[in-house]
Amino acid sequence: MMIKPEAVAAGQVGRILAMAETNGFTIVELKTLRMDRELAERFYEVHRERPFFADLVRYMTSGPVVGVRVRREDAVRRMRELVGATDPAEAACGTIRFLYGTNLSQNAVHASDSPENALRELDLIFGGSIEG
Ligand code: 3AN
Repeated sequence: MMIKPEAVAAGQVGRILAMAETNGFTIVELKTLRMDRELAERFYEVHRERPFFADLVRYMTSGPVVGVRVRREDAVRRMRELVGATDPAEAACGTIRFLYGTNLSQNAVHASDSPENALRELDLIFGGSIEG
């Protein structure tokens, strides 16, 4: 998971991490960083051809983000459930995006959409894997 710039700026990091812990995720590693353009472009590689790509990269590099490595069985599916729909206006009540998202672009957090992408994204943000 990654906590996006507007949620970091709004001081919602602690509340979002608490929601992850309350819902059974173990926080394994945390990193606050300011993504540069190259990293943001690689992170969102799959969206390169989409019309919103340039805005997405500009937004993701606009301020610090927090990378969050979590552990839980079936973590990818369960985290996406907890995060809610991409558009906060459509996110189920009680999800992270329902509570903290602003709009379709500024939707508080990113959550990996497959185990393969989770590994790729974790490697981009944290570099390598950790034991345990
Ligand atoms: P999710 O983050 O729910 O997996 P994706 O992967 O479809 O959603 O989109 C990646 C990010 O791109 C979203 N978190 C959102 O910030 C942005 N995004 C997706 N669709 C749009 C759109 N139509 N207009 C603007 N931004 C979008």
